[in-house]
Amino acid sequence: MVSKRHTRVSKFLSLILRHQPELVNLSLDEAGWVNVSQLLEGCRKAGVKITLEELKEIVRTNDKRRFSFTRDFKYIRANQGHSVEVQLGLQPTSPPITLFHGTAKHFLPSIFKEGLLKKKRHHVHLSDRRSAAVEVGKRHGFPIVLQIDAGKMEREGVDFYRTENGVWLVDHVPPKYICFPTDLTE
Ligand code: HQG
Repeated sequence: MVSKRHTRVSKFLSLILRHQPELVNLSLDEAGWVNVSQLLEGCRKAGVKITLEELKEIVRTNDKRRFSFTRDFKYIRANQGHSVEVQLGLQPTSPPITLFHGTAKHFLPSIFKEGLLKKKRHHVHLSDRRSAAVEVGKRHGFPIVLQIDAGKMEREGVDFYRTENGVWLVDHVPPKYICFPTDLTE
């Protein structure tokens, strides 16, 4: 069972390691890594005291494996979800034939027109599990799961990437590859 404190610290780490490292006076290297001692020191100065042991525990038990250490535990990075520029160094990987995207009902008219856009993130995030997509969709409103014809996209030359924690990334999903639910009246 992940404690409330762990969830809070994990959200703070996501903020630092994906979006605003400057909040604790750090910058990410090209691949998104930061030095662990400097991170802990920066957090301490910002009023968030985390020990190395606690950080290891948070990384190990995180529900979506959002963070990774280097083998020697000297550096840490977020596995995905950045808004700051980073090159995660992922290689294009063949996706399952079907992937899922969880969204909210009120976004559908615009997704119908433009397809899935990456918005503030570096990529559109897709999942190989419908259940995971439902949870992602709930964050934005009434959840809708869109089925994506990833096999066809790949055959037509689109690159897919898989993060360390199993999220599928793609640059854009044009509407023609999206299977929209037919009954949207309820
Ligand atoms: C929607 C979480 C209108 C898109 C999750 C989504 C995920 C459009 C929202 C990860 C659109 C962006 C990412 C269009 C896309 N018109 N709306 N043309 N194209 N959208 O949070 O996928 O907890 O940036 O459907 O588990 O919800 O952060 O992306 O609803 O893996 O680790 O615009 O975040 O992981 O929202 O979530 P987000 P997302 P973490």
